[in-house]
Amino acid sequence: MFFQKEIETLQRSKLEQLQLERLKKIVAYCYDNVPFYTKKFDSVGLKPSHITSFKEFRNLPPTTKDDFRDNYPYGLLAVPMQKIVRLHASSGTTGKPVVVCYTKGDLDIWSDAVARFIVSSGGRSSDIVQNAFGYGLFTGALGLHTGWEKIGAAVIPASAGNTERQIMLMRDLKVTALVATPSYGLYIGETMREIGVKPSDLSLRLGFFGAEASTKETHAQLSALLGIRTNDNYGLTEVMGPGVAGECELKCGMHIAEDHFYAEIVDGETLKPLPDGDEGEMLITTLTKEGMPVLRYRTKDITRLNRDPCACGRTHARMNRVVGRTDDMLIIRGVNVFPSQIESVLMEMDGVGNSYEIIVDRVKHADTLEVLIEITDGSLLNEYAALEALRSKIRRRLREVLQLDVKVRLVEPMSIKRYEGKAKRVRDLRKDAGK
Ligand code: DLL
Repeated sequence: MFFQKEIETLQRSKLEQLQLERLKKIVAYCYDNVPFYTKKFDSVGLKPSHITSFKEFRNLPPTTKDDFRDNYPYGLLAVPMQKIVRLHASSGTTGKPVVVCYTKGDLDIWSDAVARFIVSSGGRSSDIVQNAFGYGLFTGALGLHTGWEKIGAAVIPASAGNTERQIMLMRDLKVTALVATPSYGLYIGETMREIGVKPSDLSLRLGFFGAEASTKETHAQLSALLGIRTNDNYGLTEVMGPGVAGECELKCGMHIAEDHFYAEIVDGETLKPLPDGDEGEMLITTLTKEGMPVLRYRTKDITRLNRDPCACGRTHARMNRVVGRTDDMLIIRGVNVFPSQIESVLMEMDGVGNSYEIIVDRVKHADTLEVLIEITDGSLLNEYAALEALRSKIRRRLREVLQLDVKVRLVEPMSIKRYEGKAKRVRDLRKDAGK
């Protein structure tokens, strides 16, 4: 089923034509209304009239998170403040947050884009939806909220936290769809197990997980714990929030709402464009945003694009699951490691819990990588041989995948911190100590 069938299934050549028309318009709009972009174009001798194809557009230097910070809070606005009806911000761990502003039109497109992936993944007006994203400045909660409302579903703004109460609400209110981060979804599932609530005690059938990287194995785990079919959806504050891309029922990549976003994949270091199918950093340009349009935004997210038609009938390109962020990639003794690679290994192993922590350090000038892993059966801690067998099995598997020796420390069930929002699984002691 489709939310906006005509545009979702538009012939590829027509879709690309529409993108180019919109690109030319947004480029001129930014040039005329945002001094930051006027300067950016002028700095490389480009004028909007030069942009007659996607190729020329690639000569424009990308926009970064720092550009948002340097223009904090309203420097990137393209309309007078009186046209703005909503603001959001991303928390950011250091410095000023990134502030984004939406016009009425922007909100309408935003909820359309979210509604699209909800419907494409099986969400219906008959659903009762528990939204366990933290309500507030975060785009996740209100983004999913308005998308679900748009299709006519009943939304419960539960917000994050108070996990046992979440489960009570799910059961009592006969909730059919859950919205959360994958980490929080796992935590809810574990808590259900702990307090003896089975998936069959609930009416839950769908789970919409986004806002952080997750693996196929994590989704399988979520599916088993909660008795649901899962959806992965992607977005970011600077560009809009959730709704940039989302899986359809076939779960073979996330369809990008290409009538609103133009995506490119570039080499994360040289910023040179990469061909379709190659893995690299994704840049996104908003094609229809009025309030704070963004040109060639460096997402830092590593993925690949696939423009082949999908069996669901949608023609919009699919992005693969995000492998990680360029700034989350660990370099251990010269080897690149993404936390998601470790997560994939752990999530498919028996006897291992859902939470883990990666600790990176430098000892005598050599990098070390240690993974703290929960076991599911606490009694194993008293059985040396069994414990050792599990430990070496995990080490072996991690070495196969990472090509690296990893120290594995098995710890008690439920002893590692759980997260109600985005999880923080890596502790890099090299950075903390300035090593
Ligand atoms: O997390 C927007 C969002 C909310 C998306 C709810 C989906 C659902 P930010 O807080 O600005 O916005 O964080 C954006 O989160 O650059 C990615 O690194 C990561 N991210 C978001 N969704 C996914 C996903 C929201 N499905 C940053 N898979 C992005 C992997 C994701 N990473």
